[in-house]
Amino acid sequence: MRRDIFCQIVDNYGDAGVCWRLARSLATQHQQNIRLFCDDLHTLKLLMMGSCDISTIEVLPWEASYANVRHGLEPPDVVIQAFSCELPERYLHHLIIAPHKPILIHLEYLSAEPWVVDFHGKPSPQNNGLQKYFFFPGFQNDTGGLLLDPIPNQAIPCPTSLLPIWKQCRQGIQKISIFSYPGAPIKEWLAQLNQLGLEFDILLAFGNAQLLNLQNQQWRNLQLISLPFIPQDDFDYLLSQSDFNIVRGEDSFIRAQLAGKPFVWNIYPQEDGAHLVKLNAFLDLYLAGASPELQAKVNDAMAWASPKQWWPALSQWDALAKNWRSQLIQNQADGGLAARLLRFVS
Ligand code: TRH
Repeated sequence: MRRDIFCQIVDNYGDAGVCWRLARSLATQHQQNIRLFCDDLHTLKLLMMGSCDISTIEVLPWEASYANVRHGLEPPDVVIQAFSCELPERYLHHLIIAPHKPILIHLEYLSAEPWVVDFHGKPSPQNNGLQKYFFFPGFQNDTGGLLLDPIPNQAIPCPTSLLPIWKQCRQGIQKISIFSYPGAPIKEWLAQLNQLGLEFDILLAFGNAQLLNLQNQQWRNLQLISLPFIPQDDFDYLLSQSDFNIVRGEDSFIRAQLAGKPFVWNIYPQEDGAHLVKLNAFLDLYLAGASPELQAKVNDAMAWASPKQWWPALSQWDALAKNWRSQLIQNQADGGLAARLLRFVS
């Protein structure tokens, strides 16, 4: 089937990250023909760097969606509006007057909150004759599932973009990757980590050293290494090879879980504190099987408590993380979000 995905980049990289991962999953795992329209091709192309050219994905600028209108091309079977972005007016008009009408999918942000189950798959009534449905990603079975492709393969070699970084890392020294928002208390966190009496290689994602004002920072036990922007697959590799990850947003949050390592989730901050509700909803699932002591330690870590308070519980946390990874892969064994999307539409 033919599917158009519309990706409007609000800010950061996650809109592009999720749309590119979804497009690749639909094209390579499910042989779908994809046109990915994006309003910021520069950011999207950064993530796509190096990924093998996928013949069944056309990556197009936002305005290219009007061109098809002029040529009167048949509309696609499905139109996916990522993160509730609005469709270009002329493109939408073309859909409304076309004899064969596509299904519209409103792809929402990921949340572990229980109410997602009640909204997933529900119609979103339109006054233009088109059928539109809410599609909510989620951890629970009766949601849209998670985008897990590609499942990390531990055996893949170090990608080219990370070779110079890996050369700077020290044999036998634990690696911590950091990809956070400007407001996260990383400087204090690292100063406390430095007090642990252990040595670490700290891998700062593109721009984070500047964002977090760490350029001239020195700590005796920490080697800070700044990374360039690296392709999405290589970023997945970075998370899977690090011993601990600080991630943010939505896509790297899932990849950190798939890495099977302990992590801190610097969730996308929302003014009314809604992000804390989302964080706790996730921790309810993530910590369901953990001892009360470990639950307390992980909750502290997620609230930026000093590593002194919870680092001693790291091996238990590591076991929990590996168990969670297996659970994720198991309950998404139906193919996860892309497969559930296909089944939902059919
Ligand atoms: O960049 P983000 O903060 O994106 C966020 C979230 O998607 C959030 O839900 C949304 O509301 C907000 O944008 C508008 O974090 P996220 O989701 O982890 O997306 C980052 C993507 O960028 C992810 O796919 C990894 C990728 N990436 C690379 O490919 N290479 C890199 O060097 C870096 C730093 C990131």
